[in-house]
Amino acid sequence: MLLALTRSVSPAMAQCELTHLARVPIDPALAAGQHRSYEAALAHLGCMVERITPAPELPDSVFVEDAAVALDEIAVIARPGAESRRTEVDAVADAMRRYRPIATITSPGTLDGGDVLRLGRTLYVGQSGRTNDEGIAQLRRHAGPHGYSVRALRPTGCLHLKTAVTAVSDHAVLLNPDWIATAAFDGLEVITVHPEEPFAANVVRVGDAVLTAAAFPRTRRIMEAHGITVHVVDVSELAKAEGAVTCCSILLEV
Ligand code: CIR
Repeated sequence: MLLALTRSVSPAMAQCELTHLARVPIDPALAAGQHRSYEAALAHLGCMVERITPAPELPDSVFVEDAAVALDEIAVIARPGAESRRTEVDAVADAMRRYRPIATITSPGTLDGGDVLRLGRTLYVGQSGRTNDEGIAQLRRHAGPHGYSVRALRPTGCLHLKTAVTAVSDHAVLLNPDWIATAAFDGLEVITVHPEEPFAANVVRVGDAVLTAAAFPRTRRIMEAHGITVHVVDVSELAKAEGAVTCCSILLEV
């Protein structure tokens, strides 16, 4: 059974961290409605959705992906690069502990889960503004003994590695070549986002299907032309907080 851990939208979401986007008004109620549709889409795709204890005082807490990396054998609790997000991990660790032994990224390491892309036994990790080399070294020490190889990559012009690239199958990635070098994925099929949809590379893979944001119809058609089954959810209000579809869940087999 695939479990999707989620966390509700904070009423303080408008005070979120922003790096590459200009601040615009955010309606937390609208964001919360979109988030419920996102959870419903995951449930429709076969996930069991479990909500982590809410943190209304933490503006970015809905973006639960950044707080932990779920592997088959362990969960690695992150240490978010943004100071305002550090305490998000406590409740996530409590939830994870029920399903996996816990390992932890500690100071001076920083690591956001949004920088970790898993493909088989390879963990591609973004050297981003949020994840530093010490955080990557700690992840390697935790995951290496379980048979994972860790490959550091440098995305440019976007927040996290998974803003630039995600997996659409065991053998294929969807990426924006302006933000991550295609050569890093040698041996895999590389599908490129539509040039007018730079943020479209972030999709959630659930089994043989992917979940994408409604804002990217052209990239959706590109994926469908590659035989991928695509489900769509409107996350436009969450996107104003620089969040995308992967950010709002942690998926793990239980
Ligand atoms: C932040 O800047 O941390 C949040 N406003 C957005 C985090 C999005 N998370 C993700 O892409 N994994």
